[in-house]
Amino acid sequence: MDDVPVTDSDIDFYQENGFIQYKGFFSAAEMDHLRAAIDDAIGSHRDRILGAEGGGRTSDDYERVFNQMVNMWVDSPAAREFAFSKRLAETGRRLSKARHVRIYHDHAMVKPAGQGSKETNCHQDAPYWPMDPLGSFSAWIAVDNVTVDNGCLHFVPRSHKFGLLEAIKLGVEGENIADKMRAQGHDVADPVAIDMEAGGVTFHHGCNFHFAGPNRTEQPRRAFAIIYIPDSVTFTGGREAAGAGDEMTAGGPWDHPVHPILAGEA
Ligand SMILES: O=C(O)CCC(=O)C(=O)O
Repeated sequence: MDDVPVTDSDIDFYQENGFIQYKGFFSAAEMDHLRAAIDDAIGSHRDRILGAEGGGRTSDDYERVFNQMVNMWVDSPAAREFAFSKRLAETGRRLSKARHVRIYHDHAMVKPAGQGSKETNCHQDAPYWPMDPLGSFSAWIAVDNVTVDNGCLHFVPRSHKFGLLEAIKLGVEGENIADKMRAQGHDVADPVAIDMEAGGVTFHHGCNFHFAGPNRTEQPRRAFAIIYIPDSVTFTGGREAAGAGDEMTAGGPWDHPVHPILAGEA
């Protein structure tokens, strides 16, 4: 595929630091399209928003962190164009050095505007995923321009090298994996803020420490992320966010119609 931006030094950077940024991966027109799809989905499927009252809410503060909708691709053709983007999946496949990658799930993350907006605590993603070994990763698409003021992501370089740590409670103020590791005497690098215009994309390893500040602007901050599973990673059983857990075997591959291969060889 010709239009995949990955160079050898990008692969080295991602492997060393656990994240990478690509500015202008998608065009402004593509982001207009995705933004409208997210607004439509959030408006018409309120029951599926994880942060909303009665919809998987984890604490009173959770919906001030973000409103999250998982697997939008299932009922939004526009979201599916991005969730199943071959170019995006192939970029991630090369960075992660996988033979192929499957989709785990997509998720829209809308960080609400205003005074009550809260930080997304510094965390790793992998503790929430029923997967082994490590290696799964996310692509995070800036659907709006993102800055420190409206809750852009911050990544801690090389933190994925700490491996799998505890799950941080995202709705509980002050929970922070970087602080916990520093308190135990570990040398944790300073976070890097990733501001970028709409259409920019970051990739981050499931063990990378990352967070997003509160949204102090008057507009919501919309992002759309896709989690990818490399071929080497098995399903460990238990909770599976896309709902296919009962139809897969613990210890086996992620071989299921809701987790198709998006890039690479079967
Ligand atoms: O979008 C956010 O505010 C947080 C995103 C995040 O933590 C993730 O995609 O893993």
